[in-house]
Amino acid sequence: MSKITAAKVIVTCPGRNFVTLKIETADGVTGIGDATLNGRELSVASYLNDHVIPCLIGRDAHQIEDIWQYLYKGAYWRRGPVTMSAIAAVDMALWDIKGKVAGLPVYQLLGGASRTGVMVYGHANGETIEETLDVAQHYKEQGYKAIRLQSGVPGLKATYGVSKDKMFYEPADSDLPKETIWSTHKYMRTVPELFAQARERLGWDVHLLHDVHHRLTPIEAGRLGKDLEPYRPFWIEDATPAENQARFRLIRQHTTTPLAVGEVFNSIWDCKQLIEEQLIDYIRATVVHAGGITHLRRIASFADLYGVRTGCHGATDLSPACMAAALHFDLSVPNFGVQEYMRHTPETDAVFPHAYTFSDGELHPGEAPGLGVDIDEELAAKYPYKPAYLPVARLEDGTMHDW
Ligand code: GCO
Ligand code: MG
Repeated sequence: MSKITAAKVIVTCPGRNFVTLKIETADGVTGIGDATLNGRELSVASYLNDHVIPCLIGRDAHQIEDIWQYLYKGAYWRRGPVTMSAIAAVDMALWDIKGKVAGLPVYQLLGGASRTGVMVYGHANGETIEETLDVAQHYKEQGYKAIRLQSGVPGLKATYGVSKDKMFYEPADSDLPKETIWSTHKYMRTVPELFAQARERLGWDVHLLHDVHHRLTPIEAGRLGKDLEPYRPFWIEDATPAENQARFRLIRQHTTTPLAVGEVFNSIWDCKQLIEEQLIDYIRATVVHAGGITHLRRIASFADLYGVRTGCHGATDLSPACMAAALHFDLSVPNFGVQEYMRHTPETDAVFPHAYTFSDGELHPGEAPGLGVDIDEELAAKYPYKPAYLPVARLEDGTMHDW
């Protein structure tokens, strides 16, 4: 028995907002978990403070599965990003504690390493194709084996995935949602050209990825996938919104380009049909938004039955605590595909000292007991919360569209 005696929520903004849960046991062992939900940070903080922490005190920190079930089933109101991010934070913190008590890195508790390192993909973006490929070249020189390509669309003022700061892309850049304009027609011609030029310039030894960010209808996505086939993309991501999972049937009928989806999913139920019908190739659910390591393992085991591999979301709005948890999961899971890796700023890295390291296009979680990540609370206190929202998208005639 390792009794939970205290838990607190730390909100900090070292360049962007992060919500962290810190749990402490009677033996003085502490564990941390990420609870960041971009643009809705304080809702998760409140859910944790008001509804979860009071239920945790006195429980045995070692009963990770039972606590997960208690928080999930016990709320009566199941699922949803706020609830599942809060449960995820508890779950991560408890795995961290278990690892520290055992004196082992979490990946060892999950069955040990299934590979030597975790292949990651970096983000190359630019206003023009040339600029994007300059950045991609830079990633290649740094050893990246997989690179995501996003380029500006001629005729559109701003495009998803294209930022001023090339190494630290941050879409939540406004205290109220910024309005952007979208045109599928203009976009559809740009991406095949981007990939054609990318293969000429970068060659065939590097994996190339692209994020559609929920903008297309299924038949448009089928067309894009088909147009990209000659350039063998590793995947196209979030080709169409996925509330209706059957939408992916139509895309599948028209293209062999691999499909990835799921960064906004928060439970196994969001991807059940997509996986069962083998409508996707990669599931992008992530530790923080899909109920923690415990639930993500369940999703991955289910996906493995159908040949679907993992490709966890790893944008900057997932804190280093989530990145560490993802890496322990990635290193151990049999059906690993790839891990997204957007570097955090030096300010964020200083608030969250961590054991994970990058070399040769791969990340490794390190050998520190637990998750191998901490929060410097004194430093965190110097960066108070700042409201920040993701943009919204409208069509050229003003119609609201998916961002
Ligand atoms: C990705 C994502 C991000 C999201 C962001 C939202 O593939 O990395 O699409 O860029 O937009 O994480 O909070
Ligand atoms: Mg994405």
